[in-house]
Amino acid sequence: MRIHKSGIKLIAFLAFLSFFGSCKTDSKNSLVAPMHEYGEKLSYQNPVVKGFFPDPSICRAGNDYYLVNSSFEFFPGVPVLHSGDLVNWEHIANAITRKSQLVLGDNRVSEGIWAPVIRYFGGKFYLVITDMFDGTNMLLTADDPSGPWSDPLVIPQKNIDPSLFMDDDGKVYYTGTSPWSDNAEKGIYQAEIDLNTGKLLTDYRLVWKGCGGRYPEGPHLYKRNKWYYLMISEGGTETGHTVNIARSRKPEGPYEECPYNPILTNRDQPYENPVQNSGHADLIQAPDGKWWMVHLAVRNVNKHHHLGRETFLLPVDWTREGWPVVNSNGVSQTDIYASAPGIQKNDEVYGKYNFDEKQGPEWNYLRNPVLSDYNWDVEKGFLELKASEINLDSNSNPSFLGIRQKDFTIEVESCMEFYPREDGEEAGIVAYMSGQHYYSVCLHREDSRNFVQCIMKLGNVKHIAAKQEIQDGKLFLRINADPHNYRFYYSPDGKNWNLMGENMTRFLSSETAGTFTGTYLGMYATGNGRNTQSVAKFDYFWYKSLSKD
Ligand code: 6LW
Repeated sequence: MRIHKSGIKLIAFLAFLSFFGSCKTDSKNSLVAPMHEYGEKLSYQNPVVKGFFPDPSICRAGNDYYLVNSSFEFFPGVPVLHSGDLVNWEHIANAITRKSQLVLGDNRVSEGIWAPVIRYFGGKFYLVITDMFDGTNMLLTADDPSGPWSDPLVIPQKNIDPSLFMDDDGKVYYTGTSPWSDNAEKGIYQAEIDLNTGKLLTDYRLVWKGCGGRYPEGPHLYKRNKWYYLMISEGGTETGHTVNIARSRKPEGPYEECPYNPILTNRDQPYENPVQNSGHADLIQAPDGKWWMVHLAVRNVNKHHHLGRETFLLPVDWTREGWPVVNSNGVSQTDIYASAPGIQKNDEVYGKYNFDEKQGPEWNYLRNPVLSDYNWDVEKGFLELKASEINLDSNSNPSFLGIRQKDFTIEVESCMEFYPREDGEEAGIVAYMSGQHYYSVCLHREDSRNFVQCIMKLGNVKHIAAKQEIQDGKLFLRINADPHNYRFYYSPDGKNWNLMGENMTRFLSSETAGTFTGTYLGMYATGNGRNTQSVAKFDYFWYKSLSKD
């Protein structure tokens, strides 16, 4: 839904600001030098990366852009995406691919990796990440962003949201949030860092307290026209989320606040605008000189979002006095009317997995997987999952493999063969937000008989919505969703489908589940407390987006 008229001109926006004076505007700044042209024609749509891709960070190497996102308890961690034009992105790799890089252990839901930052300095790629388990920050490097990424160097400073900036004189600044201790003053801190060792070369000192919102975080430092800009988020990652900016002639400050802060927020947008929670942003300049912002936002369905925080792209102009103006009015939206940096393709995002090709980077396990429990057999075209003792409810590493749900209206289908031996053994497909919030349709053994079941896990309630005894053989399973509901089906022959249950998407939302992550669609197998030798064999997993929402 379009909330505000397309192509509101920069000048109109700044005139509006001056008139109402709600942001401390300055009449000199109403003169602007826009590089982006805003018209009536829809040029691309957000999110440019759909599904659970929060806290975007971007860098450019020549004409190639690279993007990374938080991955929390999912493994491999830190998705790396590539684009040649900012609007079409391909998930090319993950930076954390080995347990030697990071032990995710029994990290709780939404712990693990927070807010990675990618930078390209002098032919090399740098990544800083936080392990939220204990606030440890790490530095990784790669010659090629598709990997391999190095083992991490530990940065001896605990905080979240570290970022890197290299100045023209080669000095590198590490900027982050308050030190990880109870009595540290809240704000944005900074130190010089040695990229070869990860050691800080100066004290980690407070440089800006922000504009007074809660949680000043997600800082990035940039340089433009001899100004150092410090851009941060405030207000928390929910509806109060904002992006604010300040500038100084020196990296260490003192910082002067932008008179137009917040430069981005959807906090005053009516709920009819599905795009909410805009914040946590990074800036990039294209080779043609134009600036762009990537940021996170959600697409709400009745005030809830279940696809995770997604990556949006917005045009950025600068006033003559050197302040950024985002998307002409500081508000994010799905439909963008500024001339696009490329033609957005509308391809199906995921497709038919027959397991006869190599496992792609889009597949995620939970925490550090027991890889011997998985067999992705390209020769035979099967995925086999061993039913280990750990089940989906635990904060550990069940046999689970899934992909992000990227669209609201989807269907996934699989065909499984599973011959359990003991009571409690179970395997099937699942819409998974967390161990407390998932819906599955599965084969479950009980009283030495096999049943197909639809399980709804809602907090401490584990509800069996339907249960039907079945015979040995192939079992076809399907999940179908629209923005409001999931539906679960089984079929003995892949032709005649039986509805087993239906429930709302909102019970898998971050608002309900209390997560920073998004819904996955996947396959799983478990002995529910018993370590079994039973293996569930999946013949295919088909993901279909039924409409481009
Ligand atoms: C991240 C913080 C945030 O570290 O959410 O939206 C946190 N912003 O900056 C986790 O994703």
